Amino acid sequence: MQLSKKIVVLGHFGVGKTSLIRRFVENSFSDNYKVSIGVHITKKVVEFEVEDTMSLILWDLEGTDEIKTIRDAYLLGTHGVVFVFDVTRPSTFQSLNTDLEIIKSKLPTTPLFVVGNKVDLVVVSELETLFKENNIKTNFLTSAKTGDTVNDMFFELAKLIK
Ligand SMILES: Nc1nc2c(ncn2[C@@H]2O[C@H](COP(=O)(O)OP(=O)(O)OP(=O)(O)O)[C@@H](O)[C@H]2O)c(=O)[nH]1
Ligand SMILES: [Mg+2]
Repeated sequence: MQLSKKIVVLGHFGVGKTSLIRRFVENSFSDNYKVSIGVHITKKVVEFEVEDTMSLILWDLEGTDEIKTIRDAYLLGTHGVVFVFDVTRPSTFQSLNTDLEIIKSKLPTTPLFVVGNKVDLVVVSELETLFKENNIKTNFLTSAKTGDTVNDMFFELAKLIK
């Protein structure tokens, strides 16, 4: 039997939500920025072991700087959440803890990963200091461009949901 689980990827504008999903599903990347509108859904099967697989139904939501405005209909029946921010743009993580509280109030028991994306553009040791100072905790630091830990991130979330 194949399990099917809904993963919602959300965050502010242009943080790399679509790019992370594209890297995971197609193993490709583009520097061109095309703003997402509404929601785009794709499927990817992950394999834990032979004959032990899970279908991830990936919901790529349009960006919003106002997390509270995300439609509840998009979140219905969600098994896992990926909250993405852009490590090069403080405006996308300044309100991180408030944003996370809003998501947790909508989805109190759903596994949630906090992901800092675009690490190819920064020095990771400097980031760690910045995050400590701002009380920011991440589950993964990724780069959709290089592919750095993108697969691991989705795979770990799938394992957690399982
Ligand atoms: N250098 C670098 N650029 C990235 C990375 N991920 C995304 N980008 C670029 O950032 C821009 C926005 O990427 P998207 O994936 O469209 O971001 P998004 O979060 O889906 O944007 P919205 O849907 O409009 O909210 C594009 O120009 C991407 O090429 C990354 O890991 N590294
Ligand atoms: Mg997008």
